[in-house]
Amino acid sequence: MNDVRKTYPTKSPVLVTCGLPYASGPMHIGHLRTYVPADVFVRLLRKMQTEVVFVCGSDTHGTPIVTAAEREGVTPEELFRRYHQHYVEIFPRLNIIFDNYGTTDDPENHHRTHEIVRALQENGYIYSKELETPYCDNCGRSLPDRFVRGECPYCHADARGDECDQGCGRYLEPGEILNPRCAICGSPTRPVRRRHYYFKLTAFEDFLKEYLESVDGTKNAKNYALGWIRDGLKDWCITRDLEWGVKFPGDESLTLYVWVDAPIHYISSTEEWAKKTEQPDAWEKFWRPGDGKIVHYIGQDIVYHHCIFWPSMLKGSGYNLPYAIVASGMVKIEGHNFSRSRGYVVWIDDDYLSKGLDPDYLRYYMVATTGQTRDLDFSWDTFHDKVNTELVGVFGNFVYRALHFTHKHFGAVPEGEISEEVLDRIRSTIDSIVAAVNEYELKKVADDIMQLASFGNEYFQSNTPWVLVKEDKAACGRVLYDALAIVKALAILIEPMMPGVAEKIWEQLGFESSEIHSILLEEALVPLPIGHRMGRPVPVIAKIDDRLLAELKSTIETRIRRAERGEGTTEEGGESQMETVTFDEFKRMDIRAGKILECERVPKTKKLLKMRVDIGDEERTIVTGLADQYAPEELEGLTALFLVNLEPKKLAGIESQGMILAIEYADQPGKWKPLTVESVPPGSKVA
Ligand code: B3M
Ligand code: ZN
Repeated sequence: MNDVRKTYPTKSPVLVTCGLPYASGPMHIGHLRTYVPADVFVRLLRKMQTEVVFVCGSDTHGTPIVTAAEREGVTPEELFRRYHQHYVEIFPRLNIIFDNYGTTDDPENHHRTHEIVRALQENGYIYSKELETPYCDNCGRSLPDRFVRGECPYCHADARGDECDQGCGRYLEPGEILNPRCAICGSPTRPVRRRHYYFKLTAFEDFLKEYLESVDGTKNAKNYALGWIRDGLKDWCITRDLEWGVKFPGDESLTLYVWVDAPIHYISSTEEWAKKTEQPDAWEKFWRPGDGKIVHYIGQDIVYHHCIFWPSMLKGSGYNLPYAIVASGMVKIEGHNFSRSRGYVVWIDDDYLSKGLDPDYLRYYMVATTGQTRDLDFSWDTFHDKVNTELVGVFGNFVYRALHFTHKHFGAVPEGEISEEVLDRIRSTIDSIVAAVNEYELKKVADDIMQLASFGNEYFQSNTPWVLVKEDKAACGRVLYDALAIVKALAILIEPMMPGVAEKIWEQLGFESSEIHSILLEEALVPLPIGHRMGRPVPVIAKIDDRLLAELKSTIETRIRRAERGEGTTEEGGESQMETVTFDEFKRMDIRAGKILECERVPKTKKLLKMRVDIGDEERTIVTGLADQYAPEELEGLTALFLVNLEPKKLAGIESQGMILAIEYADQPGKWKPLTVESVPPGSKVA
């Protein structure tokens, strides 16, 4: 690319932000498409000695929160507090570390939003106008944004009130949607007239054209936005009939549209950071016109809001403009569009972290699989492949081989001098990484690192240290000296992507593990001191085992099947309460009458009884936990119901080949009665 600017490293302070997650449901893999690259980018800049502040926060307003709260039967505040806490806890577990993570409901954000809206009013960019918005007589309320569905006036796809979410992706103004109906009850709506406030977006057309031509970041962002401007802009309605949110200053009966106060949190989150660090004015070096650089990491679906609304609001109220907008492609799941309601979703806590999987593997996968602006098709098979072949097979293999061999034969860094070949290779890797950062293309960073690890493997292989160690130990030491220089470089270079893995390597190199985070890229050119004692080498990356892979895949498959049968999750997350079984599932259970031929206590247990049961065509051994309530002789001779195709299970060393059905007394929990049947021959089936 010829028009890549060389911005980084820079002497200017850089503020990096991430699109704010709606605090209406748990984190899923789609979120990581933005947060992981942003965190990696921040760490890379810091390794280039650039001053960076990294902020984000929970989006707590708007109809996404209100509809989810209604569904869960809680207040919007209760809902957002719960999920905000979830985000506060889960980001660090993914090694994503913000300098501040607030919420759009923080007092700082209400204050900053009012200040900006007032400034826009004073500067003549806000006016009021009557318009017709949909009202549902059945629900008895106005229907802003996500409370209404209908037809997109541009592409005619099914759309929601403020966005053509299934079709062309355009932002829709209130009243614009065709054939509106209530998203809650499905009734057709009736238009009502109401005075709303508008932002004069059309006044910013020329400004936007010029600004977008020069903005840095990914091409998709500026190209989409320039296209929309060519199609023509409309003034933007910035108020809604909704209780929850930031009130419109001057008319408390109206609430600001969520997309007004949400991006303003980028500013107030910076203010919160400044207060915490006890330099309360420090936020101004980014947001007041000056040389501070603002870099927004966002998903491609919110380019309109960040490239059209946001710069105009900032311009109209006298703030600094974003330096770069980096828009990531979307995530698909196993080839399908991401959809919670159809089961195409991977939850970060339930499906990944709580399975004991290392967050760094997922970080690597998110960044290394595809370019920043392309869609990423997530599958557990490609994840498994990436970890097992690249991370374990190439990277982990080289690091372990070099460290293990050196440790075994030398115990410390042997005598040597870094060869030109190795030094050049490390230098060109660093140069290439810096170039990739300037293009916001972190996949290249991952590729560069893997190539250096491959080079390390080849270097090790072709110099045969295992032969030299027997014939010429000093020569062997020189080869290992080079190999260790590559290991050290790899630890430094992989840190932004895999901070935990980098810590482990650093420790095995004989350093304090946490130091690695502040080591600069250029340190990768400095080989290890001769005689430096190393730590004990152990493999730093483990293969994903096949059993776990099968389990991960079956979780998604089950979720998709359940969704197909209409038992899935709700669109905003959270499994539905209602658990149902299909008739086919019920039919798969072989429940039949069995005659208890013999029954005895299982020695050394309190509760277990062992029974010999005639189930018609065969006899089974079945163990049950009823000994505290029934003496063996009370059960002997009875005919009861048994589930006979239950997976066999060992209890106190005895394999139980089925289960007796029993009923628990509703008024005496813990008291059970076996389900007996009279005068039915063994083997008779329940259907
Ligand atoms: N809360 C989430 C989204 O639409 C939305 C982002 C706000 S960023 C200021 O992706
Ligand atoms: Zn459309």
